[in-house]
Amino acid sequence: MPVPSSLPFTVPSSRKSVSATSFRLTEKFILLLIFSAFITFCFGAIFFLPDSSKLLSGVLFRSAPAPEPDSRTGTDAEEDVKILAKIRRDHEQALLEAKDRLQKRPEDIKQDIMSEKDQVLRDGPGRKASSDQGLPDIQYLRPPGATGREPADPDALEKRAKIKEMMQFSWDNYKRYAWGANELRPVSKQGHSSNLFGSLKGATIVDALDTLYMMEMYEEFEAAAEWVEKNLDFNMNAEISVFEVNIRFVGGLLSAYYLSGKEVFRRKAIELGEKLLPAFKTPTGIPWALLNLKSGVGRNWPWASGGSSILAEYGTLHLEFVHLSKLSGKAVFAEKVMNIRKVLNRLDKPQGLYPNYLNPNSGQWGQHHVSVGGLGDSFYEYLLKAWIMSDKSDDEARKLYYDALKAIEAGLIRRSGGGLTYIAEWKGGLLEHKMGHLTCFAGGMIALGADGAPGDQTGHQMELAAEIARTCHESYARTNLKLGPEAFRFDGGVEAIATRQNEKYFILRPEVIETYMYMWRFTHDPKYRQWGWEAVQALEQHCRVDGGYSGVRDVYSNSPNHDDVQQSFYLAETLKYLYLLFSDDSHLPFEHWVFNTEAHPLPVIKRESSDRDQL
Ligand code: DMJ
Repeated sequence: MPVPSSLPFTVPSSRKSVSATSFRLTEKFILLLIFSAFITFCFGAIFFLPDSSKLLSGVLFRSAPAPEPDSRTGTDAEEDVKILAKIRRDHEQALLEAKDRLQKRPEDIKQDIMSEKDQVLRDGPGRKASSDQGLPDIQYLRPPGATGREPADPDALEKRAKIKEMMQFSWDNYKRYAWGANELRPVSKQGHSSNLFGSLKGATIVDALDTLYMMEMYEEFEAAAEWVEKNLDFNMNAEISVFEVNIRFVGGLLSAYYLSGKEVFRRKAIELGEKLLPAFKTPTGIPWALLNLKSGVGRNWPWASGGSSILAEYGTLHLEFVHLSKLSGKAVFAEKVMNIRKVLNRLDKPQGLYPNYLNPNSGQWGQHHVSVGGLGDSFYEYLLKAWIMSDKSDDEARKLYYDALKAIEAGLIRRSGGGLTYIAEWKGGLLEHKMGHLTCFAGGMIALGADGAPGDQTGHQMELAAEIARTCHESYARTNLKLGPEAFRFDGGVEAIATRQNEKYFILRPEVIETYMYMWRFTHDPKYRQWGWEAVQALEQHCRVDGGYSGVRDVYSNSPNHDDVQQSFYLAETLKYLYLLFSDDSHLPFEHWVFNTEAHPLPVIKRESSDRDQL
């Protein structure tokens, strides 16, 4: 590129006869005119030169000839030089910014634009948006299949009706003995709260909303909605688990909104989402596990290796936060979860596996423990579901999921001597031949992802999913109560059996039934309904008590010893998945809905929908 031989820093001699004042004005005007032309020229240059801003600042400006002395006073000349220097600095800055922008990848540019848009939405023209004002008007369109037809098969119809009765019983007892509390103690007939929710209230109400709706229990749904409107409050000095509050409360509110269209749920979900944002104030943006809703101060679980955040916790925010952005018009939610993905992408994965612990300050892994059960589980689930929820447009999520599954197959999935396939855990390079009840969700996940598997893996992945379902069924079948233990082992001469006393309990968890439901949808093999029905019978026989449903302390004992807790996920997940197992596939069809890890259905964001532009 030709470099101009001289820069317009001197006054042309033909103008020297004009009076002093007008002379300076004309002079300035010409100077500015020429300088603008020069800047336009330089600006154009950055489109052609790979590193033109450096060239402009380092060569053009620094090597430009010094201004020649003119006839004006020293002060005037100094002032002009100062003005020009400032203009030059500003333009250098503008050039650098423009170049920076050009070098960014399109998705980064989109993120920047979203941040700007977000700021406008947040602060508004002359109005500070608060959580219950300033939300964009959106047209509510109920996605298909929110409620289902009655199954044509009379057997399925009858079983489905029984499951609805179980929901009614759980709900009525919660309402009678624990209304407004987080959970019910069905034996002692009183309210219960674990430390996961701090002083936040109503976990069962929010977790149950969508189950009530899809089972067409509208009166109960209305009562729950009224409680949410009048009593669900987040303005309290409460230290909560970010993960639990996200999957149960944010997820529950979002689903209730998408199913019913009631604005109160959208408003509350966004308000709570905003309350969770301070959790991301860490050097890496990897959120804290625990957050005080009032002070916005976060920390990690004291037991977590080296102050780490937990993979299954910070990795299980994506679906809800993307929907929060969609419903609020605020990009900040989606940005937070995309940043988590960026941090993970930069890290080396030991044998392609993701350790459960990550330090949010250093951005480095903690202990090298890997699990598809507790501490790891729903991270993998959300990679797959992020892809599905994006109407299969989020290719990065897709790749991350299938790569992770490949590493899991190579490193963790084993077959026992008795022919049972299981997913072991990995601790510092050594395999622990134990599988958790939590890990049993993986059968459903693998089945859900089989269709999109790369290469010709679909059939193989469906077989793998079926084998995991069978192993998990065995873990139920080999107990006295026909309910599955918290963890079961494949060593010391046993297979699919818990050997430690503290792994023998059952707390009404959903994962095995969840896998039956997915397997039924994809295969229609009647054994999955049969296995689900066995679980219903065991729940009725051993967990149903006068005041609701309770977990049991030892599934190998002959008579149940109740733990006196009706977990909120029993209503959100276990009963919902059972109901869907005996429903038609058109009820909450997978084509339109994705279940969050607490079984709250969220709509697939269709490629053609206009509001996906916000994401
Ligand atoms: C639920 O809260 C969620 O499924 C979570 O992902 C882990 N498991 C519990 C129920 O077992």
